[in-house]
Amino acid sequence: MNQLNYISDSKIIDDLVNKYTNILIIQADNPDADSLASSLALEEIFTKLNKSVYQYCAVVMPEYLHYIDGWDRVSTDFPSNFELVIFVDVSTYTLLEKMISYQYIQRVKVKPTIVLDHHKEVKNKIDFAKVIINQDQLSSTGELIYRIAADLNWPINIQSGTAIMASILGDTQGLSNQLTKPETYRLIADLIDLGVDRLQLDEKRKQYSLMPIEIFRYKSELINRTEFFYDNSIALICLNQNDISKYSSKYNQGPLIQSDILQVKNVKVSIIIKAYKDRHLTASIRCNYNYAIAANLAVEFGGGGHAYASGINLKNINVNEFKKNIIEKAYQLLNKL
Ligand SMILES: [Mn+2]
Repeated sequence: MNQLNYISDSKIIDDLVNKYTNILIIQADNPDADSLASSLALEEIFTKLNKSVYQYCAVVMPEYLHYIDGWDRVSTDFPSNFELVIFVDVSTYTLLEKMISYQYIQRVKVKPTIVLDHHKEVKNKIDFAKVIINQDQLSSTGELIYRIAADLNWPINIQSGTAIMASILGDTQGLSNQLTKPETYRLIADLIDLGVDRLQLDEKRKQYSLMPIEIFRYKSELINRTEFFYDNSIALICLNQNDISKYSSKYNQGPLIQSDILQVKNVKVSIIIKAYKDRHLTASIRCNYNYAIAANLAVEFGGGGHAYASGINLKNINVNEFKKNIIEKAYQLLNKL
């Protein structure tokens, strides 16, 4: 792997972690396996370094993440005492709207802050941090933490190693997507050598992602509602407030349907729009191999992410207009490939 440019930053991180005892770790408003497990890996590492760690996320950890031990130590209450802040798996204000609306961001801004992330295309960057590491060549923030820990001789044990593996398996969908590099496999092998049990982790994850029958039936409804455009190259589902209220907390529609959509002949891009009743909307974009337009498409609408997986979060938007625009833009980007 190329010499990574975070090496110089890790010295600053070392100094900050040595200097302060009370560390606050923050995840974005859309926690996933990588953000949660990154937070927990740092908690374990720092606890062994005699630090006191507080983990915050503005939203409650969704149930499908409960297979990761320690999820219940992440709080939705913002702490009053902290000296150093670390953001994991996020480097944009766009995904921190809740804590911004609660004014907590003002209390973070006056503290030394570190950003650890791996998202390539980012708008609205968190700009006040002392250190911002955004390494898009790494599979996950968990992998970034492992590499920094190796640089700084932070202790990695089975607990933090398991969390790091959960991060990597989460973002690479079990080492199957394009974020997986040769170094990722080597790191997984190192973690297995350390004693981390991959099979057990996978089994636990499967148990927690079992779907109720109601969701299984709902999946067929979503299949029927999927629209196809431009010779079926672009597939789209638009979810309304009723879908969101009734089902989103029980099972996230993206993982429920998006990989199936990408299995349809000729589909290159799949888009799932969630349109809330207050004109707020989010869109999740996934692409098939060789059609890596996800990051560029998201950036067109103020979002960000990876080449094959990205997201958009917009306020005050007419969903029909947005739908038309994103289909057109996706078509243009596909034509440019
Ligand atoms: Mn990630």
